[in-house]
Parts: sequence; structure tokens; C-alpha cells
Amino acid sequence: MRTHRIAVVPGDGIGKEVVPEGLRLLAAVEKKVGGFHCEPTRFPWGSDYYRAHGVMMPEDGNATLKPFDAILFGAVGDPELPDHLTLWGLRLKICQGFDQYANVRPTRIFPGVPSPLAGRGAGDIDWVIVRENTEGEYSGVGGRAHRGLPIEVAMETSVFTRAGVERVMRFAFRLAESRPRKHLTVITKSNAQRHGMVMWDEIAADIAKEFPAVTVRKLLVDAATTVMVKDPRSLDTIVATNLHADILSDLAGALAGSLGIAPTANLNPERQFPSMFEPIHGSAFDIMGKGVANPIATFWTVAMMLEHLGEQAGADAIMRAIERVCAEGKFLPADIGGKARMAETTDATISALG
Ligand code: GGG
Repeated sequence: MRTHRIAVVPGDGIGKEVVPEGLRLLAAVEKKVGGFHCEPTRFPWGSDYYRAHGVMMPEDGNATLKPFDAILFGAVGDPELPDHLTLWGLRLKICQGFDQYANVRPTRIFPGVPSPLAGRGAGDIDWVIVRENTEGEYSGVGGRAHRGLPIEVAMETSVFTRAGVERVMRFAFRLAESRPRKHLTVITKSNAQRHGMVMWDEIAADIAKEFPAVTVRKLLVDAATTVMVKDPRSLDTIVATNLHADILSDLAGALAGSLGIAPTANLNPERQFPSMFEPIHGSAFDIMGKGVANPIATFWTVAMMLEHLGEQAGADAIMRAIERVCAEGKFLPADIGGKARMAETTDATISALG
């Protein structure tokens, strides 16, 4: 029996609801597929922990997480606390501390899930967005001076390192090469941002020479929003900076039906540190406690985690079950046009494993 140690950080809001559903599905997959066991250890970090202890996670939290094989994360954000405090105190502390530089965000329209794009359905969107995940606009470099005075100033500096851009580009090219279309769209804004983004473009063009089988398209981030809506089939693998990819992947999720389906993997590809898996959606306090959150993003997230752990059969079983539940349509949550409660969607997905 292969055992994988999983650190579980449900975090805030509906993160505390969808993560237990993900673990419930995971236990069912283990039983069905056999041969492996994921041993979860829960950490109650997040905004409630902050209210009790003054920090989102302990100072030595990353040292505690380091020996685990993977981290399953829920969501972070609380309407009573400043967002920059909660995000930097937990999610970004883990992503940056563990050098999880490649954030992989697949998007697909599943048969049975309505897209808000008129006339579009399954097959029209099949994208993987690679988000640079440790620097760029999220480098944390900057500061404020003359606080509270009329001459107050705030600076937020984007930092692009050659090593940081090269490694995420290489990761994205490799991923594009592994997919049938072998096509990579490089998102940029080098017409306006003439330092970091120009270096980004230059590095993309250099790395492209290592991958002759991959066709490359360069697209300004603003134009990319139009292409995503009007010509979604022209896109396949997409690489973008931390902020650009954050925004584009929300749009991608919405176009594929709902952010409630979209998963993400924060990868340290060299496996020097554990990687972290989470639904893209946030804490969604507006629906917290109602039992109506969509657990499908967490199910797909668990599938990505299993794939990373080498449990491909388990990952495939989850994806097939999600597709069945969506196609059948009887137990879809409200955000994708159904009436099912969260637990009913989980029960249906567990039944669909069989
Ligand atoms: N599960 C994802 C999550 O909790 N995201 C919270 C958030 O505000 N993320 C913004 C970002 O990472 O840029």
C-alpha cells in the first residue's frame, strides 16, 4: 500500500465546507481504486486562527508543512479582515516560501454544463493557463511614505528575474508540447510595460527555440480577453504573469460555466518542497454555511493532487465521475444551473465512481 501524507488547510469561508467533501470523495476513490492511501493531517489556519493568535499561520508553519507529500488548501479571505493581510499571511506565504512557481489552471467546458458564451459548449474551451506564481506583480516589493499626509505615496514594484521567467516559460513550453495541439499563447503587455514585459517576451522567444514542435502566439493581455470570448478554440496552453493569469483564469472559469468548477495546482516542479492544490474560487462568505457551495472544483483539485502523487488511476476515476455527474445533470449545484445541495453533488460523484 502506497501512503501519501497530505497537509489539509481548509482556510476560510466555503473552504471549510468543500475541503471535507473533497476528502470524502478521496476516501471513496481509495476504496474503489485500491493500492494507495492518503493520510490527512488538518491545520486550522486562516482568519479564525488570526482572531485567536494574531497570525494566519504560525511563524514556523512552512517548516511544519515541509515533510508532507502535498498540501490540500481551501480558500482564504474574510470580510472582517483586510484581504492583503489574509492572502499574504497564508496562501502567498506557502506559495512563495515553497517556491511553487508554476501555477497550473486547467479549464474545460464539461458536457452538461452551460457556458455563458452563446452557442458554445463542450470542446470549445480546453485550456491550461500557467500562472507565474512567485514574482512579477506579486513580488511584494514596494512601500508607502508620508502616511496620512496629502503628499502620501505608495509604490508597488513588479519584479521579473531572468531565472524566474525562464523557468516558468520552460515549464509552460513543456506542458504545451505534451498536449495534442502543441500550441502556446504567451500573454504580455510589452507595448506599455517596456522593461519587465519586454524581457518576458525576449525570454519567451529564446525558450521557444528549445521547443521547435510548439507553435507560439504572442497576445496582449487586453486582446486575450476578446480572443477568449470570441475565438476560444484558437487557445490551448497559455502562459502569463502572476496578475495577468489571475485575472484571465477567473474569466476562463466563468466562460466554462463557473469558478465553482475550476481547480489549480501550485507546483514546485523540482519537488524540493511540497506542492499545494486548491480550488481557484475564494472563501465566498455570501454562501457560507448554506450547504450550497459547488464542490466540483475541489474534486478536480483532488484529481490534480493524485496525478502529482503518481496515482493516475485515482485521478482518472475522479475525472470520469465528474464528467458523468455533469452530463447527467440531476445533481448539479446552483452555480451551474442545478438545484443540488453540496452533499448531494458529492454523493452523486461518489456513486458515479462505480
Ligand atoms: N482558493 C483560492 C483563494 O482562496 N484565493 C484567494 C485570493 O484572494 N486569491 C487572489 C490571488 O491569489 O491572487
